[in-house]
Amino acid sequence: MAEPAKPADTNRPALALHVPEPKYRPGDRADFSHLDIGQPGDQPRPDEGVHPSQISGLAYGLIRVLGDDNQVHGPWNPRLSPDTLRAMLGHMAMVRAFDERMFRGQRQGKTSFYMKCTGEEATSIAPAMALASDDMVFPSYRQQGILIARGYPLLDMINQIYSNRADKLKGRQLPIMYSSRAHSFFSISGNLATQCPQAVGWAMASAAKGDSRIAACWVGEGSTAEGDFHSACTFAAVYNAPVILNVVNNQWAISSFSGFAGGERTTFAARGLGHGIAALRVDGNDALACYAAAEWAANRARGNHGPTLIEYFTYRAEGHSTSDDPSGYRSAQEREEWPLGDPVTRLKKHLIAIGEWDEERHAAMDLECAELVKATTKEAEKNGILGHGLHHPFHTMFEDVYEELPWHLEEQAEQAIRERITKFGTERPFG
Ligand SMILES: Cc1ncc(C[n+]2csc(CCOP(=O)(O)OP(=O)(O)O)c2C)c(N)n1
Ligand SMILES: [Mg+2]
Repeated sequence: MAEPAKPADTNRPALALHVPEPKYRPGDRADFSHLDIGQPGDQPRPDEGVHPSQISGLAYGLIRVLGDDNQVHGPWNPRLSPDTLRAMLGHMAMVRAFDERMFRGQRQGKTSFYMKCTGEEATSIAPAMALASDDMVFPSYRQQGILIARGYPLLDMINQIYSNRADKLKGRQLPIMYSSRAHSFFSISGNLATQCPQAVGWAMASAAKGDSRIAACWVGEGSTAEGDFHSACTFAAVYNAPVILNVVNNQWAISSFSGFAGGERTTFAARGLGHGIAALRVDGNDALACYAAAEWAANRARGNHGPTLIEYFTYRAEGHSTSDDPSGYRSAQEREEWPLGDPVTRLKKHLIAIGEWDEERHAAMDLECAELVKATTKEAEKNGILGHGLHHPFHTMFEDVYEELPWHLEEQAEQAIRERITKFGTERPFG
């Protein structure tokens, strides 16, 4: 006879759930002194072929290069030339100028939507510069820095944001969800984390074909709670895919703080360790550390040593998007108190400290960026803005899926156009 089941103990303590709560809410004094950010130069830089289990410490520490003294420190210094550093600073300044103008454009009703990446510029620009220009990137919506670094025309970006008649994506994507095959920039998807398995799959295909190009995706820390992120890690680890999984931990997922994605329990980099993926945790406001980590991961992938998960520890300085108002859920003081500073200021101060830059040149560069964005905006406006009706012809929404439009879609298109004419007196009622 089987043993009887254990009798119920009626004297057990009640179970309790933990519901995460951010440390600071509107009006609170923010204090980040509890964060262990280590010292610049204090993390070792192992060989790129190292086994992930040998470097688990790098998933919990913070790789930093730029110190408060504005000098470089330690083995992760990527030893970039002053010209490369100035180019990096220039891309970051351009992204900031672009974000400012597009944000204002949304407020002026020229587009329906925009997303800034203020404070996170280094997390896309530095890795983009560390990768080869034909490595395939699978970004999320906050990596406009990659396109700027790869020389994608600003005019094309603005046309897309305005969904106008020159929009290369024909108004089919939400503003800012760019796509450019020529720049190896995969179409952005609003369905969070889908880019992760896509990047891993692309990397696997590249390896299966004996190609030499690697893939990289970017995903927000909040989005790592999606199953897709974990499936991507499994496939990447199992097949040793030549891929870099970049997790941008900007502390917030709209109004949810990182604790809701598991950030109170462990680091996001540590997610890699459980899968047997090499993991690095990096000061995301230190452009040199971001570059060095991405370069290490790219070398690792290219040498067939496998995937790398990089957590960029940073802070979303502005609202989630033009539809968001962060003053309703977080302390406005967080931005000033953020212990890792501003990525643009830090790189600028470093260049000045080594005698390769000065305040006058910096002010002139900022002005030049602002003027160029302004002039390009005017150029793009000739192709139409939101509500001007200068968009792609209505019929194009039925095109580009089938080589030849099937009869039933042609019928639907004709019917839709007839209905618009009946309703508005014209196929193009708004212009
Ligand atoms: C599958 C899915 N769930 C929810 C959303 C709605 N949504 C859009 S952005 C966002 C927050 C994402 O935060 P995070 O991943 O941290 O990226 P961040 O915006 O901070 O860059 C959410 C929940 C979505 N687009 N797709
Ligand atoms: Mg986030």
